[in-house]
Amino acid sequence: MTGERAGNRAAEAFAARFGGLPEGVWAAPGRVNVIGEHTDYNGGHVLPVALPHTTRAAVSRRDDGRLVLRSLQHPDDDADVAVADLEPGTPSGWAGYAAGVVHQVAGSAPGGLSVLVDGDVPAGAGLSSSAALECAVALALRDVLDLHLGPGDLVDVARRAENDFAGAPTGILDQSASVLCTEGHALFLDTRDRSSEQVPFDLAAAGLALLVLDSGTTHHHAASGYGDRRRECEEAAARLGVGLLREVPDVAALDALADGTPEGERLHRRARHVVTEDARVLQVVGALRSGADPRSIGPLLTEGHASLRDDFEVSVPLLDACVEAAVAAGAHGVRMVGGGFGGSAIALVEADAVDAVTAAVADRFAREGAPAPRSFVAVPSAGARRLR
Ligand code: GAF
Repeated sequence: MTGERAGNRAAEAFAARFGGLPEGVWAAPGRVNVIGEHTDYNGGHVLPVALPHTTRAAVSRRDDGRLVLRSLQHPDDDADVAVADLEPGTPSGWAGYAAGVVHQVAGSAPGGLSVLVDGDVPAGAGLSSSAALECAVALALRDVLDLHLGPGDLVDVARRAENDFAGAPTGILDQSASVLCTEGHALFLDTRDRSSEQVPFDLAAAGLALLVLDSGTTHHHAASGYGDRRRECEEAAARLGVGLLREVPDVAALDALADGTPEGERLHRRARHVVTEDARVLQVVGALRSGADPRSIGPLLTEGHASLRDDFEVSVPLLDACVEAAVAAGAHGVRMVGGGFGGSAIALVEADAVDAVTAAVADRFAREGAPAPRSFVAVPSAGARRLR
């Protein structure tokens, strides 16, 4: 759907629900991360691209002090709450991500807000649908409430909604991707000092495609598993005497963790993932910057998957099967993306091999008793923007 059509659709749905057109419509994309998983909360590097899939927020101010939230994707789940009564966890569910953004600027929105949400970022697929919603609402509030928020502030407002209101202890990867990515580029972001660079990422020009394969699985312990990994990284950093695992110079410096106890061994593996993954981001960026054939980054992606599977233990058997099948079908590199415990994988493939790789993965999934993956080619797209 074009931005214009998406903006009109949200505006018309807003008018049908609230009467009258919204003050505007804003959109923010989901993401896939090319490389750099579970590095963000360790102060490391990430390299996401924005998806063409977006979440749209049509927004107007009100004068009755209420925040009324409606989603076309959750038509039976409107939220209607006094702005003054917003508190972490209330409302919950999809509306919590939007409400968490409003909560932070509640003092600037005493009259309340009407918000109509529409979108096509697949939910529960590890493609950052929640960050897309947060960022679309943050951008909308900047404009309708005339808030002085730069791009970094928008990222922070959106991330705090996720961390403090929705209660998910994430880093800044997803919100940074949604706000800062640009068309045709991957965003090379240093999550410690927040410096960033737009790295040209035109796979089509090289005859390649970045295929997204959604395994359709989300494990019930995804949230607790993520929190566990974060705590393990903090514990490993504390035992090594550094503030963040980013400060560890190389894997040899992790030897002190492996003290022969099961916990020490586990922390060693967790930290080894973070340190090697950060190095992989730098290698991938180095290759892309130097104009090397993008096929050359493929093995680094597959190594990243092995590290997430074996050292960080956030993959699931169906994602491992996806990686195996796609590699066997000729993909240059394949890895799970996002927090893990289900969700999607990306495969770097020849453009003319998209169908063959997709079919090979579907075939493997059938043998595993799973439905065919939902799939699409990710074209690096624009970050959050106003549609109308
Ligand atoms: C999730 C989190 F939201 C991100 O902050 C990041 O940690 C990612 O998992 C793993 O790289 O998407």
